Amino acid sequence: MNTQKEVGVGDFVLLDKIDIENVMKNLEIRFKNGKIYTYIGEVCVSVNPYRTMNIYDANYINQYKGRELFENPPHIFAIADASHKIMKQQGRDTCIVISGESGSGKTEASKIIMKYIAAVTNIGGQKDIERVKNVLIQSNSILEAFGNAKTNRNDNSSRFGKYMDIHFDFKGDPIGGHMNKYLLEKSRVVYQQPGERNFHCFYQLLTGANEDLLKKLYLNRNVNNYYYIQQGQASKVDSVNDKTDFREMSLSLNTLEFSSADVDSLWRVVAAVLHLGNVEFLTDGDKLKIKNPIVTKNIANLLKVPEEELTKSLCERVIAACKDIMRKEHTETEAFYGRDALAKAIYDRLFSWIVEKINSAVAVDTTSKRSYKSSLIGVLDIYGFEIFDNNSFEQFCINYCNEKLQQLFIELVLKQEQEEYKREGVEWQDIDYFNNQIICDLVEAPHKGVLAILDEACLNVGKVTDELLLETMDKKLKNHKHYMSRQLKPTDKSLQHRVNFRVTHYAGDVTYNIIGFLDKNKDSLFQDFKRLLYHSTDPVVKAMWPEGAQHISETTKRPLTAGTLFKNSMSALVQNLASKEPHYIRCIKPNEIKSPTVFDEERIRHQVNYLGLVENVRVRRAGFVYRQRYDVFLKRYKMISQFTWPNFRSGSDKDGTKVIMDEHEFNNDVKYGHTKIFIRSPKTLFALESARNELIPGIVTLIQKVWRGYQ
Ligand code: AOV
Ligand code: MG
Repeated sequence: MNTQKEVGVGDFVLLDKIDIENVMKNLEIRFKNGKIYTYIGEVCVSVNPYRTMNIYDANYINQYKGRELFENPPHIFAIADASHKIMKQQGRDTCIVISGESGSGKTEASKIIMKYIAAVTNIGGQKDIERVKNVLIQSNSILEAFGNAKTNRNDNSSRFGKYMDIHFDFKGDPIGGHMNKYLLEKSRVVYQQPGERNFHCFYQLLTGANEDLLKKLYLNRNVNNYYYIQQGQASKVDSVNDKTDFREMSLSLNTLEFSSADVDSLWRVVAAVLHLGNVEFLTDGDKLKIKNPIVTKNIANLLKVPEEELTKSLCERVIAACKDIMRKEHTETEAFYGRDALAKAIYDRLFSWIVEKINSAVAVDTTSKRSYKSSLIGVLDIYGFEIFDNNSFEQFCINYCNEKLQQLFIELVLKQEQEEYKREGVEWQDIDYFNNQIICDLVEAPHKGVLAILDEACLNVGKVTDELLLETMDKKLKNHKHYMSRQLKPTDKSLQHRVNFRVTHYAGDVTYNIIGFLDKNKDSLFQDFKRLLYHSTDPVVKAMWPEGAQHISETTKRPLTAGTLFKNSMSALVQNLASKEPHYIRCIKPNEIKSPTVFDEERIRHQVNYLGLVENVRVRRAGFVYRQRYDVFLKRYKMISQFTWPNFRSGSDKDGTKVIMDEHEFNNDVKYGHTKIFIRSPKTLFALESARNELIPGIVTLIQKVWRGYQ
């Protein structure tokens, strides 16, 4: 049997001493031994292995299926199983919240969970359930093609947030699902930082499509011919095979019942975006013109709109003022701006359309008997905390989203755990942790948070610039502990500095560039484009632009800003998660170079700190490694006392539990809460298990399993 020194402990609560040094040492030993999962009670810490692990095959699935957490070595399967079990046995909705910074392994974890759930359900092989499982799994390749991209943090970085509900019938088989997506980083459609790519689908199309399709789309295979996808100069990614991904995604589109007309429209829209990036303008005399009208002709064909109308809407806009309708020609700058805004909007609508198609393919049939008494598991996989060389509105939203999830973790794991002890009447010494509510407030507080200040600035159309906005923010927030105004450093006169502000996030300092905040928050598009696309003869394109039906003279209510919409969606998400029985996967990125062997001590220590893992272990342990409801406890251990076997009849479950612990002289190690027993040391748990085990000869020795479970 391996010793603790060699393989570490499978649950951090079993460490002799709980401090950052020991937590780090344990993580390192385990990482180097290829053990990427470690528990903190029921929280699973996962370190990205950056290599293919042989721990997800059918043998492993069988090993974990229907088992208790402590019976097997730590594994994400065990968490998925626990979530499924609670949902099935107690009919309660559960959720699995996966968090961690960009590249730490969240998306992979969510896929492993989905696969596990698919593998352990529908034993009877019923057709309709099989279909739901296929749709759930295959939707990933489509979503990743259109919603993921190579960033400087991760070759397959999620550029949207995803929350997937999987509905189960009372037998625990999946009967459908629903997905919510959060803010797609659409600015990537028109711009990428050096070393980054646009969304995968563009490269997949150019590499994977056959000649026929390319010809129909007026495309060739050379990425460098398309301005929108070559700015990062990183079109080839070692870890990504665009060609096979294209094939897989195309098959998935079939499974998901995208009709051939749908697929046809889809690629025409994608191609139109590529061509839009090549549209250029010139001023001829004082008239603005398209420099390369052949490109706009192709785009018009692809989007099925009249070419003249497309050209017009790219070069001028219609203004309605006091019932007069006028046309105003764009300046060159405005025209390029409009072109990019159009490309972003088209792509964003396309992505929403894809998500809706997926949702309708997996929608629960509420008329079916199966949906009676159904419950669900929600799986959350969002974009992780990220810091780039240049951070904009999108990073601000992404990092705010991570703050909200950290807040939820604090609320549910650190706070409620402590409250449980109090509720149970168990003596308790409070454990300190950093509460990031203060940073959430900095972003979201009404009137004085960044988003509120931003919205206010957006109301003053035309008058406020990004720089003026920053001045207001500096004035209003300069005393906030987590906000750093550029004015705090008057010596630094560099231009860059004048457009920056810094937020001290729970996971690190991020310097944001204010340029573009107003525009991205307003998120408006010239009306002309909306009307143009609404009048497309392609039903898919038309359906994406319902508001284009409006006549120019109709005034519309000001739509909510992107920031406010995002804030509202985050608050709904958190509320939703909090209403379910949560399970947590905390992902850690071992190094910045995607190496399977490098344990970057400093980077990991930083993550362990901000994730609050040591505090989590302390709260979890604070003496108690194990807690259980009296009835469950008694059921498991009643055979080890003559007074409780076969049944305890002389008192409550709590009395019965006490009888057992008395007889085995464990009382010093135990606290009795109102409804649960709390056991301090793992030794007691082992002893209980081994006593039980002695009475069950002939079966695989449980003590060995328990021991293995803690490795
Ligand atoms: P993320 O979802 O947390 O980042 P991913 O799940 O995309 O991170 O993981 C990044 C990369 O790490 C993957 O593409 C794999 O190469 C590798 N990886 C992660 N987990 C595993 C695993 N269990 N086994 C093998 N390789 C793994 V972001 O989406 O950027 O926040 O926005
Ligand atoms: Mg991801």
